[in-house]
Amino acid sequence: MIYPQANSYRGTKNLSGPWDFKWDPQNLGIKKKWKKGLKGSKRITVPASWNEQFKETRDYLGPAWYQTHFNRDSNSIGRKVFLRFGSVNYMAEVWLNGVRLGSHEGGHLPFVFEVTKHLKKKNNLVVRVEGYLKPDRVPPGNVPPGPLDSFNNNFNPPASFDFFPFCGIQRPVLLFTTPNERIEDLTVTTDISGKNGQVRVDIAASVSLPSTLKVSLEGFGWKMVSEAPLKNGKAAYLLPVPNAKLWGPGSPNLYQLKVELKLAGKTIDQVGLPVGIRTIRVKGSQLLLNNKPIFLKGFGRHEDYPGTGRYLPPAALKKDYANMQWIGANSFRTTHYPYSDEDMVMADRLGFLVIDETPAVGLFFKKDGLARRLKLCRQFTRDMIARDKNHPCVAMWSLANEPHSNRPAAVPFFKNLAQLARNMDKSRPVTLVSYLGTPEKSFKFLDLVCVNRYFGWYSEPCDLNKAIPRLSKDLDAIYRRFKKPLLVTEFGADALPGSHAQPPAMFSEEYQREMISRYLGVIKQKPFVVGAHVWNLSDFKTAQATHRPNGMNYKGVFTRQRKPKLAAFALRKLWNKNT
Ligand code: BDP
Repeated sequence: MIYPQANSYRGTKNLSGPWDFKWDPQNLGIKKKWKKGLKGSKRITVPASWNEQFKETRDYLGPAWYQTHFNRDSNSIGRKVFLRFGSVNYMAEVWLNGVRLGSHEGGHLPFVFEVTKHLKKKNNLVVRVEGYLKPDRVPPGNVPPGPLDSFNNNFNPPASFDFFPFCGIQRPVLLFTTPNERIEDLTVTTDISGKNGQVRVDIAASVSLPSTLKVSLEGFGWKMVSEAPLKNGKAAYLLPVPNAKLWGPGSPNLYQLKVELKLAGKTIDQVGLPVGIRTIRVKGSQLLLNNKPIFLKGFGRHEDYPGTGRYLPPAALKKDYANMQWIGANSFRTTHYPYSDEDMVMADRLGFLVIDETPAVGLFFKKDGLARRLKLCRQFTRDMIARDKNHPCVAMWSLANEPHSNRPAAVPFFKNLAQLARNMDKSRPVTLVSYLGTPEKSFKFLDLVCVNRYFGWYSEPCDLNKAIPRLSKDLDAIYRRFKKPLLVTEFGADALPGSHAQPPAMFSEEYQREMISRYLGVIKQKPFVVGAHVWNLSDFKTAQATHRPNGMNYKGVFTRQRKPKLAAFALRKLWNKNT
């Protein structure tokens, strides 16, 4: 999937801004044909969740209707025009000028409709959104409590995961144009041999007449150009890069790839892509970046911000990276859904390694709805890889977070997904994140073992003298069982900002600081642990529950407003070489 681009052949128009909005608690909109236009609506900001924009809609999960108007640009005439939604949670149905374009299920990945033939001079775009929590959706919500299938968290709204089920149009909506005959897709993979790099570019194009492709790669005072005919709409190039400047944390070197489609010597389409030359592999108990062992220091995060909900406005996104850089982190996981395109671009540019995770959080394997959950997980895995495959920042694919995989059906489920991921991308490891540890059977056929650990919090409360030796033994046992590199993908404690205690007590900043520091002390002694991700970078909103004061998870080392807690300073001392 090529991200919309603006050049002499392609154009984009961002439809962000104030839209019309109307909620529909009685579900009348379809019958009353709101697709033709909304009357009596409010104004809402797009992108942003609806839940924090109005007091009436905090816990409302839909349905609700959106509308905007836009003019057709004259430069789109004679070209194909598409609408791209970066993310709508959870169900979206879309009409343009009263004509139904289609629907989409799933909250955190883009979807596109071609609109060329429906466009008028003035256009009316209407979107119906609904985000109910249901057991046969992904992530599943409202899951009946049961020892094998869910934690009995008793959240309101009834999420079966620990973050607020924000709804709405939560990422930018783009209108974009391409030529009719065009480059359809690019796949870039890179390799290293000695001092040299190798960039492989696979190109798919749709053209009716014999045409050629001109490919150029340049950077750091070096350039190469190659031209060859297209065969059946496909072409592959192997571009050797002498003395390659490799990509990695601390050296986010990017080359610039340009692909031109030519017909009778004339360029008819062009796309560009930044390329980071790097390899990422598992070898024995190590994770190798560019053939050297790497330790992932970083965080789980959330796309969560006051007022905008599940949309990180550009300045907030920038601040998250500034905070991670200040601490000396080199990586994060897209807990618990793929993050925005803008986030991935920033990770490429600033040199962060990303564990890219699907929205499969809290899966359960009871028969009811299982086939549907698998179908959705396949769709989301496929769409995530299609969207993110060309980002050098993506270090591995994570198929799920904390599945309740104690039922036998979990094994074929994840075998199926792992196979799909490997068929689509042979260049990256595949993993999933578990709370189970040694009993997690799927680790046998995955490349790395990722576990979340809360000894000293959910067990051994406030007793680090018991929790820390337990962590140490547990990590050893997991390694003995699987003999694969291990990542501790979550650990941490809630700290109410400004709450202090001596001796450290739960919910104080001192306890959070001590727990995180002592975990890192144990992890340092285990050569098979290849990464530690603190839970969480920033405090984030959850549904309401007795264990979530203010409907908040306070495990951030920064507050929801991105202010540091004591643990942030301690982490900076441990991780940032410049302190
Ligand atoms: C882990 C989950 C994460 C939660 C965290 C917690 O993966 O989503 O927010 O626990 O309880 O189990 O803070």
